[in-house]
Amino acid sequence: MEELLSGIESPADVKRLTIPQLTQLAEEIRERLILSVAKTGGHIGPNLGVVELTLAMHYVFDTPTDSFVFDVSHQSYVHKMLTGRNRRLQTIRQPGGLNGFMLRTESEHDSYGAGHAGTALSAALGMAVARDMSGGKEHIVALCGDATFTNGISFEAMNNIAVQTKRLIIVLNDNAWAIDKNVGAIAEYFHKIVTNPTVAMMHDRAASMLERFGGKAVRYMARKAEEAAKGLIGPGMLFEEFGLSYFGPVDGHNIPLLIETFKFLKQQNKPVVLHAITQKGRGFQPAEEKQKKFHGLGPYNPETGETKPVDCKTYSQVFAETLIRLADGNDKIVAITAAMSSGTGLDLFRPRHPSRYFDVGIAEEHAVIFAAGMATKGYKPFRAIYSTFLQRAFDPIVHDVCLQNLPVVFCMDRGGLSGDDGPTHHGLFDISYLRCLPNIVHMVPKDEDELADMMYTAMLHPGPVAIRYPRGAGTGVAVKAIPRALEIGVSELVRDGNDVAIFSLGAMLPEAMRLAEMLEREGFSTAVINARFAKPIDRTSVAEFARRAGLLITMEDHVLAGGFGSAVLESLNEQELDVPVVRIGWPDQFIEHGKVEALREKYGLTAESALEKSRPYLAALDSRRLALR
Ligand SMILES: Cc1ncc(C[n+]2csc(CCOP(=O)(O)OP(=O)(O)O)c2C)c(N)n1
Repeated sequence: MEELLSGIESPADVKRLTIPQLTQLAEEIRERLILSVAKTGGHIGPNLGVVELTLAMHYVFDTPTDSFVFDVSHQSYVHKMLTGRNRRLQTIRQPGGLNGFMLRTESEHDSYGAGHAGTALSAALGMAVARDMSGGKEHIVALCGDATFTNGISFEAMNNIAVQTKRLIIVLNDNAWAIDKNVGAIAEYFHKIVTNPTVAMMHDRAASMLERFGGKAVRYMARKAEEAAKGLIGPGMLFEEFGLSYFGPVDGHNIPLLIETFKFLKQQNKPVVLHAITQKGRGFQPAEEKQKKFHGLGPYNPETGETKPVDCKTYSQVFAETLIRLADGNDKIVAITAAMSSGTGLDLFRPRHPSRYFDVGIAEEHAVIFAAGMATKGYKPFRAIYSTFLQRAFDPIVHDVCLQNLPVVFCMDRGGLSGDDGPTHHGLFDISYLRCLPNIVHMVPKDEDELADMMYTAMLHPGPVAIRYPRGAGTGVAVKAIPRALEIGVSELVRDGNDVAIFSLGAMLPEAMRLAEMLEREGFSTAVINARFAKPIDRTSVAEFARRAGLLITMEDHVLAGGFGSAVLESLNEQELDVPVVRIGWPDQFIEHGKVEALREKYGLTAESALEKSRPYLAALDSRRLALR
């Protein structure tokens, strides 16, 4: 059999294939995905689940004239392969290579970029309305996972779709999983539809009728399915109540059925939802068996699915183990996640304290307000979340938590550059957007042991607290048996010195120490301060070193705009102190994906670069010292 995939340069090449060839192509795509992602890491499970769906979409629709909007867009690898990027698949998430999500700047076929969940329906509706206003004829297709519907925004969009457009196609790619098992009433609702015996029976009949009667059968079955679904769920039929016509469920791996169904849906003069049942990880046994692990991961063995063990504990693990210990001794502690149980480490907490563990679905705003509600009743919610996803809950943090001064603890994993996931996932803004809020305390540990101390401190603190820590492995230090409370707003002097003072925040400390040694070698007595607090910052220490040293250097894994260095500048200004400050952090631009070390080098977050930036001030310091002699 002739190999097909290498001949696919654009969707036009897909349209030329016969059904048996499309089936063959699906298998070739799977094989290539499994082998390629084994080397790069990435979202293998979700992509293996949408191979046939994506093929059928490209067979029936015409991107870039038609627009595909993928929710999260972590499942867009197959789309990338079919739109001229197959040869570059092995560069995905690699420096200078393809992004792991859809990116408008990467291809004209990527009509909408994403990385955060729940945006597809609103964006697709925006496109549909704009198309209607300008008299366009193109199709807008939104591909959503079942977990898309745990997002509040998806329902905000649904509330508007039917009143604003007559032409929008929504594909519900239902595999019953978010990263972990999908949760809540919506997940149960989908499950009820899928497991209903009438629907299952129709499902089987659809396939066999399709073989006999072709496209007509689809129309017949679609109508029947619609009626059955209406009868089955009753007048409350979710999508219909929102004015969307529901079709399905259909087998999301049956290419001819999907093609015929899309051809039919394309002609509808009403917004439609196609419910497609898919299997996450399909065709790769380890991923079929362990959906959670193979949602997204680093490199793995393509034969066995095995991954390399991490050398030392991750910050997420230390967070979870500490929370378990704290909760063992404090029955008011509860843990809340928004669909990120394994990512944050809370899957370790869950079996130990099941009644105090809450996964609320991809519902960041709800999670924060829910935590605020619990805090009013004397509970101590620890809200585990990635820094980047907390952005979505900004108003609840302001209005519900900080304004009411409620003791909610935000434990922000992936605080700092996240690396190969890229700009949608870098956690580079939380200091800026939290530091401006009254009442909140913002801490950043230098290592895992200090993370435990900060969590203990947060437990005791009567107001809102945020703690950020980096992605991945910690420094390897032992976490002491009993954590200790830190004094709020007090830094730690790691090494003393008189000429230069480096204020280091969090995991920048090793780099700060390296810089100090470089400065010492050049004859500058250098102090290093582990700042610990981004808010309130240690004013006393800032003042002391402003008086003593001739140069302050701040180092943070965060944007410079409004970050820790800015807080130091503000403090100097408030205390009417005048000393040069060199600030090291990320510039005012979105940082691309890549390896953390390489990006730090490129953007000057290294000791070498800090030394270069300090040169003019060091020269002045030298002449000042000469003058004093
Ligand atoms: C706002 C936000 N919160 C959390 C995440 C992390 N996340 C990425 S994919 C995903 C689950 C998506 O599930 P689903 O939409 O059903 O797609 P599937 O992976 O099952 O195909 C989650 C929670 C995110 N991307 N955005």
